[in-house]
Amino acid sequence: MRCVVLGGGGHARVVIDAIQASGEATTVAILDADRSRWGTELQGVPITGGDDQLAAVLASGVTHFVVGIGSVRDTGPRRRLFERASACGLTALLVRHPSAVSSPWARMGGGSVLLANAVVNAGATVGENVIVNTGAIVEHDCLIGDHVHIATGARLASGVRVGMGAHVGAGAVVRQQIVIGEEAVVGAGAVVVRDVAPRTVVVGVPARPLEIWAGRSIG
Ligand code: JB3
Repeated sequence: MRCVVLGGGGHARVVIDAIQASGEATTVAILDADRSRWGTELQGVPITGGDDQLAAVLASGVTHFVVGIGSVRDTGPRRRLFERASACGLTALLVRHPSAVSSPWARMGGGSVLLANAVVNAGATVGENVIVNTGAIVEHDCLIGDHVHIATGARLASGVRVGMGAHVGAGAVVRQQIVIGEEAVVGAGAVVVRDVAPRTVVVGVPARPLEIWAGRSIG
């Protein structure tokens, strides 16, 4: 399979690495919004132009794509890029680094990336265009919506539900059966023991909505 990676920054590095290590596809091109990068390479893959090249890339025999931009809070740009490439007729590639563990009893949607040492356990369902970043754990029977980012080293205990487009920050811990709403943000290192409402930012141990901290020093 021949694939294109959309975005050529830090996240793309690890996505390309995982694709190469898995051997399941060949990354033949990168498209990046930054014109100054066009004509250069990232890890041996040429950056050939911007997203207006998607149709030409498809016509050249490329069948698959992966969104190679990450997110540290707002997952919207990743969602829009996924929808644009899908609308062009490209198929979203599921990427699994060979050191990652995904149960045969888990379901993973197209365009999702499971990076090195990540785990998705039995009965979990992971939507489309999800990042399960390096060393993150999605325990059994979790339900992860489309375009979610489970950041590096985050751990979701069993039965956690994460709504579409939410971001779970690096090293966060989420207790069993918790529900995290759509486009919510869990801060890095937070410990979530109560449900998180949609489009809410929670931080700390135990995690609380960010407004609670307003005007106070949190050290
Ligand atoms: O925390 C970790 C382990 N990784 C972070 C990742 C999840 O998110 C990483 O450290 C960064 O914070 C971030 O990675 P990302 O998105 O690769 O960021 P950056 O290194 O800044 O590269 C973004 C690239 O995407 C740049 O080259 C942009 O020009 C390009 N870009 C932005 N918008 C786009 C678009 N490229 C395309 N094709 N289309 C766009 O709409």
